[in-house]
Amino acid sequence: MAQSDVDVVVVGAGFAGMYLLHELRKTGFSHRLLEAGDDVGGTWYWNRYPGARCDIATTDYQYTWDPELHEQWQWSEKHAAQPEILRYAQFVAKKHDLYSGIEFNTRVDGAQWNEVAKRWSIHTSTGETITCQHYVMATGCLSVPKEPDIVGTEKFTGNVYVTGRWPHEGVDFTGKRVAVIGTGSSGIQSIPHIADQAKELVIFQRTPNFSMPAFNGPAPQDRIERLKADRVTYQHEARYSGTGVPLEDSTVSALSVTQEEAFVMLEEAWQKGELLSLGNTFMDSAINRKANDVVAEFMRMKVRSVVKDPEVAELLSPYKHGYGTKRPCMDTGYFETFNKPHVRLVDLNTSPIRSITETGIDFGKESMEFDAIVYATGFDAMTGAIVSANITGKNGVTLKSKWEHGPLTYLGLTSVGFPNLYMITGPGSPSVLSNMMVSIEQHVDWIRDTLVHMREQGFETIEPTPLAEEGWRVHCTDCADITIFQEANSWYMGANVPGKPRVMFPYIGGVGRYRLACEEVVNKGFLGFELAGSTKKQCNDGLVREVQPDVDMVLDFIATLNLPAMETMTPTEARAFSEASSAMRPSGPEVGEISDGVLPGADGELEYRLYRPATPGPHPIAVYFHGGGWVFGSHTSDDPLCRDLCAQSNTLIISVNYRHAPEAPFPAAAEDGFAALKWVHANAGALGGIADQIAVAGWSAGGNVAAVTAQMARDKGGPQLSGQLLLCPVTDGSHQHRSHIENGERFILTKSLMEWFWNHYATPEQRKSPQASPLLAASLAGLPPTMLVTCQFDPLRDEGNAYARALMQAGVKVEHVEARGHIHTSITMVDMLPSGAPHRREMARALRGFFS
Ligand code: NA7
Repeated sequence: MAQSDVDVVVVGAGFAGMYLLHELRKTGFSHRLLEAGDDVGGTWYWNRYPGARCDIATTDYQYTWDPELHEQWQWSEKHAAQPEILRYAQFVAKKHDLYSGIEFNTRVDGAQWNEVAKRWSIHTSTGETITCQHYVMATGCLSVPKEPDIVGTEKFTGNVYVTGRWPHEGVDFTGKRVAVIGTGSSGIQSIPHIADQAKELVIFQRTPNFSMPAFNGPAPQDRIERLKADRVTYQHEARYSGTGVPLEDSTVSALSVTQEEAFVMLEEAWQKGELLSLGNTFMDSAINRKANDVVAEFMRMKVRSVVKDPEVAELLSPYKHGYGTKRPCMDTGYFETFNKPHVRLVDLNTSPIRSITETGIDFGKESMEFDAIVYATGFDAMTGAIVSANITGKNGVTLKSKWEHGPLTYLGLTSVGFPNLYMITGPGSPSVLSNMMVSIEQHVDWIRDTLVHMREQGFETIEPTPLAEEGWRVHCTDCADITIFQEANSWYMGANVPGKPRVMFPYIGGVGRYRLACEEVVNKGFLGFELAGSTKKQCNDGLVREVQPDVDMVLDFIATLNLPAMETMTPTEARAFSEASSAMRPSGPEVGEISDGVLPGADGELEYRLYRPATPGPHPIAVYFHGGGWVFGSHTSDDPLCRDLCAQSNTLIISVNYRHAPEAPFPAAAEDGFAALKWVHANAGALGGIADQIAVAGWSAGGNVAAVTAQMARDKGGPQLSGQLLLCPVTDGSHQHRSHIENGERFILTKSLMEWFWNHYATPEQRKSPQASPLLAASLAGLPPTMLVTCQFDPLRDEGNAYARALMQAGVKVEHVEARGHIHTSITMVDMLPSGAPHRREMARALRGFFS
C-alpha cells in the first residue's frame, strides 16, 4: 500500500521524472511518482505519429547520469526515431527498476498548499489525496495539445488524428483521402510518411516553416570519437554551451562576408544535417534581422532547388519570420513530397478554412471531402501542463491566475507564493531552446541537491522572493529583447494559442549562462530564496543577473583575453592599444557625408571630423567631445557613435580632437572645447549648420569637456547653446562617490584606471576647479536643457546622477536616463550591443528636441 504522506510527489514519467525518481531513491526521500499514461517516455510515449524523430543527435540526446548506459545501449541512427527513444526509456526503466516506483494511469486533478502544515495536498484521478512536502512538475514542455481552434471540428464524421495523441496501434492511410492541418515540426515529419500511403493528401498551411534535411544515417564518427575519447569533457562542454550541444560559438557576422561566402559556409553547415548547425553559422543571425535574412534566403534557395512548381516553392518559403524565430525543423523528404502528383498544398492565407464539415473541409471557394483529418496544430507549450494541473498556492491563489499575464518564475524552477513547488524545464529556463536532456538533468540535480540541503539544514520550505522573481523576469525579457525572436508568432511567444499572453516563454540567454546563474544562486547561499524551518529562517535576497546579457557576454569575452590593465601602460602604449581595439568594431551607420578638417583651438590647430546627415541642410549642430580619459582618443575615435547620433537625430556632428594629457594637462581640454565651440558658432553657415541651433555633446571625459564648455559659454557671454548631451560624464574629481567602489573593478572602466586618467590630467588642487569638476560650480543655473545618461555599472554613475540632480535643483530642464544593466562603454558600442540601441535612440530624440 503506497504511503499517503511522502516527502516528494512527482508528476510525469518522462525523462525528467524517471531520473528524479532514481535520485530520490538514492538520497532516501519517500516519494510517489504519478503518470497519466500507461508507460514511461513522456513526449516519446504520446507522440507516435509516423516520422516522429528527435532533432538532436543521439550522441547528445541521451542520459549522462548512468555511464553504463553508454556501453549498454547502442543507437542505430544519428537522429533516433520515436520507437527507438521509447525503447531506450523502457530499457532504462527496467535496468533501474523504475517501473516499480511509478503509478501509471494516474492523473493529477489538483494540488493545494497548506500553509499551516507546510505541505501540499495532491488529488489524483483515482480519488486519492496524497500529502507531501515537495511537489515536482515533470510534466514536459510540449505535452498538452492545443485545443482545436478551427470552426466545425466536432462535425467531422471521418477519422480524426492529433499528432500529439497518436493511436498506439498506428494508422494505415492506404487508399485514403487525407487532410493535414499544420506545418510545424510534427506536420513536416509526418507528411512524407502519410503521402507514401494516402491516395490523396492535402496540406493546409498557415505559415511555411524553415526545414533542413536530417541526412539521417549512423551518428557522425567524429562526435562518437570525441565522446569516447573523453566523455567527461564532452559533457562538460555541452552543459556550459549555448544550447546543450558542444558546438563552438561562431565569431563571424553574416554581414561581414559576401552572400556567396555566406552560402558556402551555410552549405557546409547544411551538409552536417544537424539542427543547430545552421543557426550557429553566424554570431548575429538571432539578433540582427539583416544577418538573419542571409540564412533565411539560403533556406529559401534550398526550397526552390527542390520543389518543381515555382508557385508551390514560393508558398513553402518563409518570409514573415526570421530563421530560428519559430522552431526550425528537420525533415526527411518533406519538400520533395510536394512534387508528387497526389499531394496538394493549400495556403490558408489566401484560402482560409471556413469550416470543417461532416465530410471534409470548406476552404476558400472550395469544399473537399476527406476520409481522415490529421491535426498537427501544436501544443499549449511550456505552461499548458503546469497550469492545467490546478495548482493553488498560498492564500488560495492559483498558478493559473498568477500567470494570467505570463509565467512568473525564479530561474524557471520556482514561483513566489508556491513554496516547495518545482518545475522541471519550466518557463524562464532554457528548456525548449536547448537539448532537453541536458536541461532536464541539470534541473533534477538542482532539485535533488536543494532537497538534500534543506533536510541537512533543517529547512522545511523554500520559496523565491518577489525581488528575485521580478529580477529574473526582467533578465529573461532583457535576453529576449536583444534578439529578433519576438517578431515571430511562435509558440515560444505563446502566439499559437488564442488568448495566451505574448511573452517569451523559454529563457534565451543560453544553457551555460543559465547553469552558471543557478550555480551562483546556490553558492551565494540561495540568493533570492527564503528558506524556513520551525526554528530558523534564511533569506539572502537579491538579484542574480543584473548586467545586460549582451554586455555580460562582452565582459566574459574580454576576460578570456587576459588583457593588461591600461593603467599599467604608458600613455603612448594606452593610445596604441585603444586604437587597435577601435579598429575591430563595426563602423556604424552610413551618414550623408564625412569630412575632416582643422579648427583653431585655444593653443594651436585642432583636428575635427564632420558628420553630415543625408537630408538637405542646413542642420542643427552638435559639437562633440570624445571619450578617453583626456589621455587618448581623437576626433575619429567615437566614429560609430557619432555616425549613429548624426543619422538618428538629423544633426551635424562635429567631433573635436581636443589636446590630451599628460602633454597638455588641465585646463587644455576645457579651453580647447570652448575655443572649438566658438569657432563652430562663427562658421556655422559655412559648415552647413544653423548658428543659433548648437548643442554640445560628449561621452566620459568628453562629457566632462562638454559640460565644462557649456558652463564657459554661459559664463563668457555665449555662444548661446540649445542643449547639452552628456553620456556618462566625468563631473567630479573627488572620487567620493559610492559607485567608484561598487563598480570599481569588473566593468572595463575601473576605479584605478579612472585615477590614472585624473593623475595625468589634473592635480588634486586643480580638480577642485569647476572647469575640471563641473559638479563643483557655484551655480548651475542658466545652463541649457540637458540630456544626461548614466549607467548602472559605471564607476562614474553617481557623479553623473549628482550632476543631473544639481542641474534640476538649479532649474535646468533635465532628462536623465539611468541605463539599467549598462556599463561605462556599452552605449557607445554601436551594432555590437543591441541593448544600447534604445538608449541611443533616446539620446538622438533628445538632441533633436533641443532644436525644436
Ligand atoms: P507547432 O510547431 O506549433 O506547429 C503547429 C502547426 O499548426 C503550425 O504550422 C501552425 O501554424 C499550425 N496551426 C495551428 N493552429 C492552426 C489553425 N487553427 N489553423 C491552421 N493551422 C494551424 O507544433 P508541432 O507539433 O508541429 O511541433 C511542436 C514541437 O514539437 C516542435 O517545435 C518540436 O520542438 C517538437 P502557425 O505557424 O501557428 O501559423
